[in-house]
Amino acid sequence: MEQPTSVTADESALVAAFEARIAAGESIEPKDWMPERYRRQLVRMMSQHAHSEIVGMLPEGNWITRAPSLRRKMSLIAKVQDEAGHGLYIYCGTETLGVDRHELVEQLLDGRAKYSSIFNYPTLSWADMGVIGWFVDGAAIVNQTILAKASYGPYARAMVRICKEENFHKRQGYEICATLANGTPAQREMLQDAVNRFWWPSLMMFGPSDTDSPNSAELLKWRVKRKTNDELRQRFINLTVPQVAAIGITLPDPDLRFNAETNNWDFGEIDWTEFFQVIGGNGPCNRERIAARQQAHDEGTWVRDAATAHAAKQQRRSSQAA
Ligand code: FAQ
Repeated sequence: MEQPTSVTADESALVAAFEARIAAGESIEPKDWMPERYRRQLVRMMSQHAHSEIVGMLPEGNWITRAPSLRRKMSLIAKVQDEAGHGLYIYCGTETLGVDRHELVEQLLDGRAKYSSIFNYPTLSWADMGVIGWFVDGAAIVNQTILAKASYGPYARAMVRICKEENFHKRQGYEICATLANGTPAQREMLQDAVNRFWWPSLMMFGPSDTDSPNSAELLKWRVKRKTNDELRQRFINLTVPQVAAIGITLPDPDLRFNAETNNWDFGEIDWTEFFQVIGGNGPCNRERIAARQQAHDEGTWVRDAATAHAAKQQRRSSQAA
């Protein structure tokens, strides 16, 4: 029987080799040895990301039937469909870590897994479609462009592809906003209202501040994350402020001002109490979102059953033929 001490020594040699690979910028692939903690952190983060893409279809799906023109409807349908694709793609990536998708979906439905806080806010007007594309996909791009360099190969590669589509989403969102900004006073007002409602929740997408982010240190050490929550949030603000000015609207932050010393836009205090309420399940739409996913899951039971029966039949036939 192996001695516990030699197991520990073996394990630490494996960890050292793993960390050396990461330090050398190598990509970790599914069959490579990895510390259990690295695997679990990835399953947590990637599955929550996949859930966000799927739940994220709901606020925009709400406006497909009310898009103001055929062209707008087509691009909104395409965007929502893309989000479904991203979710499925990231679930596949998560499965390379040895978990089952059904287990992940169960975790979402019974509240054990999180999804992005932003999707717990309601979409009250057509302008929200523009602002979601611009701010929410814009924030996702800032976060995911860096994740495209994550140490886990399947996740990094998924991000490369997803970011390309998010760029289209962001452009369609900004175009809606620019059109409304050049429209009637009522359209400008609708846009300003959407910006006012979505600005702060969009900043919360980057997660708690660095001093309050329990997972960051480990994820940064293993190069899953390459920038901190606050660094990415600041980058998003710096990129977005000039875009806001370009279409002549304002952001709901009286403390926003350019800091020539740091080259950053300083901003006001984020309402972290609201953030923790939302991620704790008490945001404006948390219950509605999970109820919608539960209903979709229940209504999809027959599809999953049919696919399982079909796969079993195929397997039976091929083993009979063999
Ligand atoms: N919402 O220690 P940290 C999209 C949780 S995709 C909810 O800082 P970490 C595309 C966090 O999970 C948007 N929960 O955590 C689209 C942790 O809880 P746990 C999704 C949040 O992992 C557009 C706890 O707080 N993107 O929008 C949030 O180091 C339009 C402590 O936090 C991703 O998922 C939050 N905002 O950093 C789709 C990107 N922030 O698990 C449709 C990948 C934090 O310990 C329409 N993920 N929490 O119970 C990440 O980059 C990271 O996981 C962070 C959080 C930055 C989200």
